[in-house]
Amino acid sequence: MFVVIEGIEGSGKSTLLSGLGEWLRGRGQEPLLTFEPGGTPAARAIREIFLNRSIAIGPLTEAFLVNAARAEHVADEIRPALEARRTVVCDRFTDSTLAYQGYGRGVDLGVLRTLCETATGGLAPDLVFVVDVPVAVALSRVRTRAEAPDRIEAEGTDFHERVRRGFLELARTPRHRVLDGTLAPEPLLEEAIRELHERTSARVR
Ligand code: Z5A
Repeated sequence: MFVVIEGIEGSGKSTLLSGLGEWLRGRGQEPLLTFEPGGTPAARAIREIFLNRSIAIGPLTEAFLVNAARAEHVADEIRPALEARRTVVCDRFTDSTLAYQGYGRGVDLGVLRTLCETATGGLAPDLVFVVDVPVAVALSRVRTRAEAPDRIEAEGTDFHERVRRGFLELARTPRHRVLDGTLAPEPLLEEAIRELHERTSARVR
């Protein structure tokens, strides 16, 4: 099963990812826990350029970079894990491109869908959790970090509001499940586990 966690930065995706990983391991599984942009050495190198604010790039280049990283990640990590029947849980995937480069930066959604489709070879998640939190809450969680803001973190509130709206619009499909990211980590994890459990049981019925 291929599970993706989406949401604006600071929504609690990474925290939920590790909670789900622990739960899956507790059930005797060996999940692949991964993230985008990243997951392979080449994808991590592309991530460095993508997030580095001192290298000026335009929105379309952002879209090409995240999809170049994704092509490597899917081919070398995600597909082999799924073929080995491992559960894959990924922090961000194609909806992030549509939300950030599309709703956030204004790149045409049709162009982005084609790029994503090409990079993934048509691989789509079975379940997408969208951890939804108000932008002010999310930013207050992450803006205490010591590191200088990266290319995306440096954007203003309006940008992050557009991205949040994008995620919620994209979430109107049966494949998506919106979670209330203002919940504390434990109840949020329980909600996600309940949903995952239901979907897994439905698949084996
Ligand atoms: N990007 C893109 O533009 N296009 C794409 O196609 C893709 C990505 C794939 C990668 O950033 C950037 O790439 C991202 C979008 C862009 N930039 N932004 N914005 P990243 O990988 O460096 O980081 P991130 O994905 O944005 O996530 P994050 O900042 O690490 O946040 P998070 O994973 O959602 O949250 P967290 O680390 O789990 O928690 C943040 C803090 O909140 C931490 O102190 C926690 O202890 C706390 N927390 C977590 N959960 C809770 C709850 N439930 N309640 C209260 N506090 C909580």
